[in-house]
Amino acid sequence: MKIALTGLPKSGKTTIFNALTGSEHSTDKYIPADSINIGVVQITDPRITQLSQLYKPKKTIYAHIEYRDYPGIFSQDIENAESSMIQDLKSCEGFALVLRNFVDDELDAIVGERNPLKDLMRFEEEMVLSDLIVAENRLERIELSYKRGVKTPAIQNEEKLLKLVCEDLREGLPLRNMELGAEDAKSLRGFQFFSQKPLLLLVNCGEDEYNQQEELLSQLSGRGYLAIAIAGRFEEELSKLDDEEAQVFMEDMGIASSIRDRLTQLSYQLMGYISFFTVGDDEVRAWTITRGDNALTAAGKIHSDLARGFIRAECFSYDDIIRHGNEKILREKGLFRLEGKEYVVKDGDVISIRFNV
Ligand SMILES: Nc1nc2c(ncn2[C@@H]2O[C@H](COP(=O)(O)OP(=O)(O)OP(=O)(O)O)[C@@H](O)[C@H]2O)c(=O)[nH]1
Ligand SMILES: [Mg+2]
Repeated sequence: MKIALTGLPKSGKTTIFNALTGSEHSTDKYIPADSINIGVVQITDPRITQLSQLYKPKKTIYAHIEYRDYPGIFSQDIENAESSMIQDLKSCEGFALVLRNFVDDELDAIVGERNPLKDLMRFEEEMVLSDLIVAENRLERIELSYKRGVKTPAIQNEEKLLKLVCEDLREGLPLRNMELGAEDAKSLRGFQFFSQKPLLLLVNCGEDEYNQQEELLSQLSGRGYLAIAIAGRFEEELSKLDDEEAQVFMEDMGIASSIRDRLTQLSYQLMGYISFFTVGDDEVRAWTITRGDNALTAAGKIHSDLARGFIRAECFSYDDIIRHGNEKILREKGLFRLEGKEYVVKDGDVISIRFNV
């Protein structure tokens, strides 16, 4: 999973990135960032740790999230929609938008006073506008191909869909809120529209104001956003301490879990992802799929051969194997299931695919 840390210049993206990844990239007040920082965070799902203790495999493979920290957007230098930075940003599956809500007199002079709601609106407007340009360009090209006599049902469907898209965008509505059937959603995916990306808001606040963000957060969730407060600079400092030391400061602040764990959980929620597991002597491993995906899709995640030659999925739940300790007991108790292609995989399923190619 690739999540972009994006936002206006100096909102604290790199500070949060450093906290998340334990890196030390420059967070200079005066020098605008001009390159992307990339960090991979392993998701130490305790369920994988437990399964690994049970199966004692040669390899234990956790899932991971790749965070990409971008330079501030809407600064003139990267406004060009064709820029490689923008293309790179579009390749991310979800956006974590950092909204500055900390006080800093020097930054006020450079980027203006903090105003998270205004920054959010600005972001949404720019994303919607950029999408509208893409959609209108495509419609113009469709018009041209009609003139050249190319008018297939597929293009006509695309035209119909893009016209609906443009209607929403002209009203300033982000596409992520548009109700789309599975087919339509799929045909729009190729455009990588900005405003269709799942959006998570990270309100970056000062340490002293960390516990005063409820009103803003409830305003944001009232508007349908998934939003949390992060004391960015404080978290960056925490990431330099060992776990025990960090724990003391976290308790002081009323922070329940590490920034990594919080963002991992939110990223899964944002993307609608769940985990299933494969186990054995060789390898215990976590896999990520979308909630609602079936056993065939899960098989394809592991290897395309498994999907092609799918016979059935042998399946039991993480909770059951931990409770009973071995697969033999699960079989005896009828907790070891055989499922077909259409079985909807649940979070925490342990799956083995029977296949034949
Ligand atoms: N007080 C306070 N300062 C912060 C916080 N987060 C970031 N800063 C400061 O804000 C400045 C900019 O932080 P960065 O993390 O570099 O911001 P950025 O969004 O990555 O900046 P660009 O990539 O250049 O757009 C630095 O001086 C940080 O120390 C915070 O939570 N509280
Ligand atoms: Mg930065």
